[in-house]
Amino acid sequence: MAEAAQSTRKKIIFSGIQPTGTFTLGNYLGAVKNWGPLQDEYFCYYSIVNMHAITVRQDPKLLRENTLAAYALLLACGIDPQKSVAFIQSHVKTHAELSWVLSCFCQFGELSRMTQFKDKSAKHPEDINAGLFTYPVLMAADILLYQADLVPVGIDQKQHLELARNVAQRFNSVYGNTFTLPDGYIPKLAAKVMSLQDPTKKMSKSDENPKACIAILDKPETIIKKFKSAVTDSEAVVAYREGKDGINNLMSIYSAVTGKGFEEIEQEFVGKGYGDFKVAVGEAVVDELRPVRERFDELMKNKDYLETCYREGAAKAEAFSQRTLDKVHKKIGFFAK
Ligand code: ATP
Ligand code: LTN
Repeated sequence: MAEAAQSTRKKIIFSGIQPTGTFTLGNYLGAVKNWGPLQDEYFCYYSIVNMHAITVRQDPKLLRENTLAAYALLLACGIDPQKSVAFIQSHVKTHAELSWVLSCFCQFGELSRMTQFKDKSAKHPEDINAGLFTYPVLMAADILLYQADLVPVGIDQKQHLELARNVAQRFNSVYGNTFTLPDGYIPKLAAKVMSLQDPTKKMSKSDENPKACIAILDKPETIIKKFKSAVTDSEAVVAYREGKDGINNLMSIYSAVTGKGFEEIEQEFVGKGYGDFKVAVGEAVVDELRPVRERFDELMKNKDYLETCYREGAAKAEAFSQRTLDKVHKKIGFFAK
């Protein structure tokens, strides 16, 4: 009976995004846009991971504002708080608690190999704090607390996901089956949107050059302007090919928002210059993001509604995750007071 229930249970999804600024087109296409359509088929948990955000120094007032705005953006991007559990990570104390336990099952060597840790410590040499080092352990706790089967993320998170899976496997092999082993759910298109100014680099919220990155709340004219000044090549042929990083990036973006395949796009722009292509990409992105911006503006006028949603989300997340934590505590030899 239990087995039958297990095999028919809806699969569980977990994902998170940091409130380190307005989401970029990369965050949107690589991750958040794909979260909404999963809500009917899966049981979804989506979190604004503010505990991860403080691994880099944050201004408290700005972090507070960004966290609420990120929560509103999540809903504006199609997450329905009636269908999914949408919550703010620091409201649910089980994350920090499981993270400590898991850190005792994670090796110094494997954390040292994480490329995000290496990149971020090179970027912030003045503050290579322990939280930055153990960031992937907290991420593993996020995922494993909810027994997630699938984790929809951009490709840059693949290494962290593998670590979460390894830690789960290690724990299970010592204490018996405790955690579901999570798999990544990485989109085929736009899994890594590149910077518009240096298409060999990932588009990132924290890029110093504002022209490099499209924020999903950018005004239409700003979006068009940024695409017009995107770095490409001198060949003037719209084609997806090795060595054409800038054009490949624009084609991936265009394809992700219009649903057109690469061949169709190449046909559409035969004999036309990059100027026309860049404007077409810009306009398609503007159309895609317009409803997100409108919903966001509406939601930000209704702070009471947002508060109700994140409170309810936290209560549901806490109830489920506490069950996993209790199980873990029991297995490792902690007992209740
Ligand atoms: P920061 O610049 O502050 O490190 P970030 O822009 O990398 O932040 P995160 O909050 O770390 O954003 O990531 C949220 C989600 O967005 C993750 O699933 C990540 O894989 C995805 N993502 C981030 N950047 C890109 C990108 N350029 N292309 C595709 N997906 C991305
Ligand atoms: N590290 C992720 C954010 C994140 C996350 C998670 C993603 C924190 N916890 C759990 C998926 C599942 C990032 O995008 N940088």
